Amino acid sequence: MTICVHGIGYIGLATAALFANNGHEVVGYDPDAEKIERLRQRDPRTEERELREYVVAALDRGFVPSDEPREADYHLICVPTPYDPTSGSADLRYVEQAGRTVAERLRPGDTVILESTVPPGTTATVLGPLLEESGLRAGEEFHLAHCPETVLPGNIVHELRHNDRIVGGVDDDSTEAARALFGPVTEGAVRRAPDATTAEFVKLVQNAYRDVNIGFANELARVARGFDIDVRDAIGLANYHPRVDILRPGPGVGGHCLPIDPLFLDDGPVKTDLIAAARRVNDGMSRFVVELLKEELGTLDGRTVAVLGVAYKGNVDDTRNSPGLRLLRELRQPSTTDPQAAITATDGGHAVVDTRLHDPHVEDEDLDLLSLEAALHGADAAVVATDHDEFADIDPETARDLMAGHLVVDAKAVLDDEAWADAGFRYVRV
Ligand code: SAJ
Repeated sequence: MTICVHGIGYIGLATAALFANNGHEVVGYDPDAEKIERLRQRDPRTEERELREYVVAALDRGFVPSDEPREADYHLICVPTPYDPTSGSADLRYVEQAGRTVAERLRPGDTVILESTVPPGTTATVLGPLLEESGLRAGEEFHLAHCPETVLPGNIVHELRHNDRIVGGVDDDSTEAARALFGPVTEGAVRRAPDATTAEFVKLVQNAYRDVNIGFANELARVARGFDIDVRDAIGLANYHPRVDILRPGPGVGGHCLPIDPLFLDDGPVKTDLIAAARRVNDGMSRFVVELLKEELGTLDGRTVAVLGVAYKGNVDDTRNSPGLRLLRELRQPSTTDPQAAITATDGGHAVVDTRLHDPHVEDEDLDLLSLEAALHGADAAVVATDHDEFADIDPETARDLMAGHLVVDAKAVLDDEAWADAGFRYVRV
């Protein structure tokens, strides 16, 4: 088959590599000429070694990165769908752009598959009409389906090959055309949804489920502190029940999926209640950590806090909606509504607390990231906000000698609590 992948961010890139490595003729189109050039130079720019190697193998097998879209039997749309806080709904401009691009090249019999995460109804009512500007009818002269991606950042290649896929078309032939493409390259099952809108809904449900489950754990963390109970001990014991499986609490839920996708469910006429509450609980965890610091330190005025970890989760370099940065905002300018201003405000003008940042995986000139030693030096408290493997290896005695105070808040439970207590720390975990 000839395939044109539209948008080669980490999902599009991995998807293009999957098909090229399975013998298809694949062009990966992205308007970002610099990204294309880097790929041509065999530099996929990702921290995931397995994905890098997978993409390089695909390039060896003829995968063509291009800043020009091409005609193809299959068009796979893998563009970003950010949340627009002003309108309170998904910003579909990239999907729309891709739709117009495909429409100009669409031929009778071609198949268009949307992989981007979108509010229910987008494939049929937003993308479909744009594609029909080609003069061809969806479900009659070309196939149109949704097949959501479900890969976990950090383990993309494995999940891309092994996870089940959901496919839902605007008609049965479209579903079948999508199934025919994904079936042979997927170790998991390819499951037919009744239609494209159900497939879109299922993707949102999966991420909302995880967000609500973590929200439950986070609520338990707040309640348990009131009883002076270690919530992780309690959750561990509760999970021995055969029908209980509670996730882990922490400083909040980050990334570009869990904090965003549940909001897309609110695009319909009925608004979420439980799901929206879980979002509020999860967003409130940075405030919870600040209150905890305040209680433990007596006051935050004039205190120095080292925040360890600004990636949204362990062992990745992505800082989107990062709990560590949210915590930083709360510490620096509790009342700000402009997150970027708070993150970059290092002059201390409005600062309540002096903050230091360290993250071994992230490179970002705007963030004023320090080495571990410089971040800990003179700090009254350290907060572990991300579960990077490196943090488990921090030597508590070295930390004690560097720091002015001896409070450590382990919001991801990655440190050896006894070793830190033995080194003279007040160890508190979320
Ligand atoms: N987190 C917790 N407690 C937990 C698990 C996670 O606080 O027990 C936090 C993480 O630290 C992180 C956030 O949740 O801040 C999200 O991390 P994650 O690993 O749960 O998920 P993502 O955002 O990296 O990827 C999710 C995955 N969705 C599901 O597992 C249902 C992935 O499979 C999706 O493909 C991805 O979203 C996506 O692209 O939608």
